[in-house]
Amino acid sequence: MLASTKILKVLGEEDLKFPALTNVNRSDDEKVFVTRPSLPPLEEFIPYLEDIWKSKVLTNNGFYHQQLEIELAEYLGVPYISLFSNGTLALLNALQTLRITGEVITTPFSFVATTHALHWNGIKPVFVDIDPVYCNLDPAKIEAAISPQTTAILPVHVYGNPCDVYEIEKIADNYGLKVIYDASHAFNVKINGESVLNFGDLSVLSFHATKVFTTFEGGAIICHDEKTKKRIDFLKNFGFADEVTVVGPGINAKMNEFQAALGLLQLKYIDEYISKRKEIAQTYRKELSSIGGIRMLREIESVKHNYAYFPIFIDEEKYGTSRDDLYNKFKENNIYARRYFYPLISQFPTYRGLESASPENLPIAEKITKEVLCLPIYPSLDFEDVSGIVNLTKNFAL
Ligand code: T4K
Repeated sequence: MLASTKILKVLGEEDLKFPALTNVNRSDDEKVFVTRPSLPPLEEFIPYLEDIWKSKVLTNNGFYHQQLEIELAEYLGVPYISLFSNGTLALLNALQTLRITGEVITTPFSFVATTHALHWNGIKPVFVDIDPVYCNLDPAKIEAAISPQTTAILPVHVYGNPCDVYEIEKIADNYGLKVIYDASHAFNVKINGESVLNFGDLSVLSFHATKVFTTFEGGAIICHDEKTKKRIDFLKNFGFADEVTVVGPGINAKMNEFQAALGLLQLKYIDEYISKRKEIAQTYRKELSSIGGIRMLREIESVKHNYAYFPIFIDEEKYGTSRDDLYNKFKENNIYARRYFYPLISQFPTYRGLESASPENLPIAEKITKEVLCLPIYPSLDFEDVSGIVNLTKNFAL
């Protein structure tokens, strides 16, 4: 049997002979999740699989890996990109690349991987509060957190909205600090036509299944020069420079050929995916703007957004009921909105003992984390479901 026929058979609706080989859960059909991966037509992926089968090159900087690095750099408008098996390993490697040590200033309002990457490198995270409008690291509060041990800043472009990159750059330059952006949410986001990924010393992307651009799992580091790109490439491949030379304590963090092949195919569809997300975001924006007690993030004119997430912020007093009540009401109706990011990273056991993790140090983040709810947004979400979400949000307000 041809490999492709076999795969189609495993995934076929009718064929449940091998239940252990399928994730298809029929009850999920009725559920609306915060996100669903955007995938190209399966038949377009089969030739890539056949080619990989034939070549027997599965990983280690194969053809698709090399090609995706070229095509992604061009698409994103960045000089150098190095692909990774996931965003977390890319973050770990970015810190190793710049030999970051000591203390790093970061945000508590992110996915936990941001801070875990510091912890795994033996670096002490120093949490600084966020701004109340876009929920990114507040540059006005960074300087007070700098100590003689500070070596870098690790901000996150949360929900894909750019940090104040100009202010952060000024502070970093004044104090001789490195800047690594966790740009996991910021695929193809631009400021005044320039990729947000070009700011800072390095930027890190995630191509996880839940992201705007997915390669199943995956990630990348964006850098400015060839020398840095080389160091990143060594570090993600055990430190090997050639067959017998190991230049440093690297790790295995390489993207494989299946991921890279999917990435190449995804590039054909990515603009379509983003424009569908935009339509959904515009509908939410229009329909929810009249509801008292619900705040949305404003679009920024100079920014090309990617609509990765659609967070709303609920003022319990004005809306009449709490964020958690609305979250549970959605659930009762098969709508799985998510509280990204609750709890704050600073509240997890590994970090809550740190001085900078105290709620008094992070009043804005502590408030926002109790208000935020991310509504479903993904290209295949149909408008009937969007209407259902809007109506429920409207009708649930007291
Ligand atoms: N930095 C930031 C700022 C990040 O947001 C992330 C990842 C990272 C770093 C690390 O990058 P990676 O190492 O992951 O590349 C999800 C993702 O697992 C995580 O990648 C993402 N951030 C985070 C914001 O969200 P969960 O625990 O919410 O995932 P999960 O499995 O509950 O998925 C959410 C929904 O997505 C599901 O209810 C249904 C849908 N889904 C999910 C998967 C995995 C699918 O339809 N298909 C799927 O395969 O963390």
